[in-house]
Amino acid sequence: MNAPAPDRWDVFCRVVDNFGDVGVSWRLARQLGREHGKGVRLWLDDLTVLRKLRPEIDPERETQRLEDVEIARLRDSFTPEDTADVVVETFGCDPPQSYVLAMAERREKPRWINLEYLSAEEWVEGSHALPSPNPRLPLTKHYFFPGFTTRTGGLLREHDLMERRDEFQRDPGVQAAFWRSVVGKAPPANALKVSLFSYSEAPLESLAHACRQYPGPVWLVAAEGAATAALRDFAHPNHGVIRRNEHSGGGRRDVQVFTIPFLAQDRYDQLLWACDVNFVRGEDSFVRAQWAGRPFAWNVYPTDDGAHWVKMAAFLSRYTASLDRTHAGAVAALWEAWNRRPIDAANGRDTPPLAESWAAFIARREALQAHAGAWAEGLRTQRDLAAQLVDFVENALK
Ligand code: TRH
Repeated sequence: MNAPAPDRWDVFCRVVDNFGDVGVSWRLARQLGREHGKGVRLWLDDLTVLRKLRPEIDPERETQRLEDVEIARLRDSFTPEDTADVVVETFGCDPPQSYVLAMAERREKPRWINLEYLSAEEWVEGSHALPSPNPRLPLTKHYFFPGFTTRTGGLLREHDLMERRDEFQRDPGVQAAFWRSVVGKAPPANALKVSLFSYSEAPLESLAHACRQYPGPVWLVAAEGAATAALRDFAHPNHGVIRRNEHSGGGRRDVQVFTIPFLAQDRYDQLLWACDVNFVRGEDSFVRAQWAGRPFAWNVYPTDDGAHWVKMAAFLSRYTASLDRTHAGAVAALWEAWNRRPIDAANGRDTPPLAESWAAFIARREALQAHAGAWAEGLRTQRDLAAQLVDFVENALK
């Protein structure tokens, strides 16, 4: 007997800014194909962003296949035959109007999901899986919220992620080879390795200075972009810092800054696994840092209404709930200092200086390391987002 044809899923993504929209959509699309046998098309308005994450992508092509996913440039015109059985729009990006009209024309209407942004706030549980009937068409969209509790849609996690992470973290030879391929050499055994991926207003230079107080060598490994510019001065030889295999003329050599090119997405995971502390941002790297099981600091996507402080507080209260109070305070203080922007100072928001909070954080590294590992173990008891989404579509929305 022939296996039944896989049902067809269309995932829509429009780039609002940066990499997270595509990062999440690609990750989900790949997992739906690979792990759930779905026939997935990823509709993207800007293929150049996916090419950063997956260099195999040719942004000039209208359609192409990568792993188990068909990737197509978003277009305007669609017929009912073009539509899939399940439609996932990411972050409320709205499929094109003609696609929506074509969905409404089908006898059996596609199941339609809006995959929302991640937040640890409590209201998410009440909004997850809610229907939103279309006011004009016979279609209903359902909200699907990622999250940290069993009453949310969970987090993206490939089925073998933790095993791959553990193998990598157990094997010093593999890690040394990774470092050689990224910065040209392996770190000294006692080096503190820190990855940096942040928005432009994060106090990168203050962090680099604060690292000079660390009693051993420090490697700051910065993703190209915001960090490249911010650390340019710090990397100058007069600061006694070595940058990407350049040697300083004098001064202390115990903080080295490496500005590295943007890594392919799966290699970026390895960077997070290889570092002792990770500075991450947005949504997807924030989740990956948690799976890495290492202490981390989150640069929350900033908005001028200050909503990011609420998001940060909501996550911190979950993340630090089981931590000793002084350790929890150290995490919160570092994150506050890391997220503080000039506009916060103007608004009278008081934050401890970064140098102090970094010193307090790093002095607790062992405890924070144990906690990060336990947090990841706790999260993995939840079903992953792709599995929950398939279950929801196939069982709740039949
Ligand atoms: O890039 P981000 O800031 O993305 C987003 C968008 O700004 C979005 O509009 C916003 O709503 C959302 O954040 C909250 O941060 P994020 O989400 O961490 O995405 C970065 C992606 O880039 C992630 O998939 C990891 C990947 N990445 C690499 O593949 N290689 C790299 O070297 C680095 C630094 C990141």
